[in-house]
Amino acid sequence: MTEPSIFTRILNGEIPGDFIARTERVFAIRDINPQAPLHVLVIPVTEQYRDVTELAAGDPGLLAEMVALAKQIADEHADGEYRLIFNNGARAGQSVFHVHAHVLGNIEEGKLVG
Ligand code: DGP
Repeated sequence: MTEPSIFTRILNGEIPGDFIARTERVFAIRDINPQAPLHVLVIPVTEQYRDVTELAAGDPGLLAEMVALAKQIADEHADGEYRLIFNNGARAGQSVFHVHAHVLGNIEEGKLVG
């Protein structure tokens, strides 16, 4: 049995997290190291998928739920406009291998990251 991911530990209340949304299968927290005025991580409750490629193959409906929650958060906090980023693999910048989407919004013109 591997250790629970940092996101599972936040979900379980072992580590504090700034929760912004929650559905039955997906939750969202503010990123600890924001790269834009709105920077939220949208995360499935299950940690069985390490990246979006595995998730899309294993449970495309869950991926669609993540996108729907990202859109809802952007509607509420960024006038509905947002960037959605999945890092796939350490050399692409992925550090947590529990699939998650970065939702970036309210980005200043000329200050796009990633
Ligand atoms: P990635 O590099 O794509 O695997 O993104 C992981 C993100 O998780 C990174 O932007 C920082 C964020 N993160 C890491 N540890 C914590 C934490 O303890 N709390 C929160 N809110 N975010 C974290």
